[in-house]
Amino acid sequence: TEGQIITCKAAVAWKANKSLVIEDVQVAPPQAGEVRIKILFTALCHTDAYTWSGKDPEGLFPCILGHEAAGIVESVGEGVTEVQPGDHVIPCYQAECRECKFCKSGKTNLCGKVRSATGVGVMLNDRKSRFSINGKPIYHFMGTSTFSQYTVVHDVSVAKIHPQAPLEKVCLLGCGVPTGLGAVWNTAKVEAGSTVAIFGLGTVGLAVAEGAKTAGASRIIGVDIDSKKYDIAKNFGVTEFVNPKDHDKPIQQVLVDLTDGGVDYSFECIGNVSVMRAALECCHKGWGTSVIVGVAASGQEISTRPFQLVTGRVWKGTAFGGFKSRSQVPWLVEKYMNKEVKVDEYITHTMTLDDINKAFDLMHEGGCLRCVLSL
Ligand code: NAD
Ligand code: AHE
Ligand code: ZN
Repeated sequence: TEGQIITCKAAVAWKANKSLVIEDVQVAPPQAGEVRIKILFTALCHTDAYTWSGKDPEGLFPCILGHEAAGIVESVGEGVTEVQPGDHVIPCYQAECRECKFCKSGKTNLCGKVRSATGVGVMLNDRKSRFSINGKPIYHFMGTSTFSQYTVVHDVSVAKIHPQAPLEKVCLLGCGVPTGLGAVWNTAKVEAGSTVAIFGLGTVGLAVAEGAKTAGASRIIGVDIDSKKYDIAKNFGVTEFVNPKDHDKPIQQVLVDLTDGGVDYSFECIGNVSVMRAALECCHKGWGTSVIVGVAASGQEISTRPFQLVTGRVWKGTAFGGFKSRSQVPWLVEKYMNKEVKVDEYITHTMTLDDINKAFDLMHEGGCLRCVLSL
């Protein structure tokens, strides 16, 4: 297949909010600095649903969504040296070129090399898509487009992982689990003995709980409007549960009262700007730090009284948990293989690509953490 167009199945989002359609898609060969990957497993993340809904200012249609996956390199373009056909890989929406201003800063995991192309659904080389249906181009998404049996990504967006890692599990290390763990370990740098509040107990929030537990947090307070989440969350380290619906007081006040003045760290893992405010305001005066993880819709803005920051609270955000993707995803895979990081526990459902619309329905029903699709 090397050097040839591959026709394969992919779930195409033709329009915002309209059911995905399984189509025969043509996938062009990788150009210089590109890698074509046979995707074997992909999970669904809330961010796919967000872009599909039409609320993402960067959302373009028609496109192929998906960004939490694992597969095997099928072929590589000119000049690609770090991976070869047969390598087991995880596509990374946050690239790492190791050469740009961002990568060299030592201050961020964001990379500037391909972002201008991935934000508009094309490849950097010729600013065109490698996907088409009967000559009509279909946009890429987040530089990954994993809802396809084959995808083309930039070489700076490919993490080569241990060949024995179970791809049907470690696909989750492409987004949600590292985001939660890294929000705690890299962005907040939670210390032992800290009090932590987590707003939203989906996969990302539960991974925050897992990260906080391993960091030695003494109290891990889970906040969710779905009380069923508490039983699940206990297994990930949540020690107390608060349902905002059980209280008349604003949730920030409930937490401040519960923690003698506020928490040391809070994490917003929903994408709701009023919850982001509550998450900041439940932090302890003088030092409490709040990390925004959730992605909010186009047009939404955050607000609080500046006095909250003047009096020492800190507002931060995180993308992919601050992990440098190509360098650290392989390390996370090995931590999973050594049983130091959970992955299996987040997978509540498995299906095939044909059932992708059902998988999205499940995600909105709440009983689902991660659904892994086999392609
Ligand atoms: P999810 O839908 O599985 O989880 C969200 C949880 O929040 C659910 O348990 C829901 O019951 C709860 N919730 C909803 N409204 C609430 C409210 N008002 N108060 C309390 N709880 C509430 O989603 P997920 O896949 O875990 O993703 C969470 C968020 O993180 C999404 O916004 C996603 O786009 C974002 N995300 C960001 C990054 C990043 O790099 N920053 C990475 C992955 C995901
Ligand atoms: N296009 C959206 C932004 C979406 C966003 O913030 N994405 C996160 C990853 S979410 C993964 O589930 C991210 O990493 N952002 C940094 C980046 O470079 O995109 C919008 O609202 O414009
Ligand atoms: Zn995601």
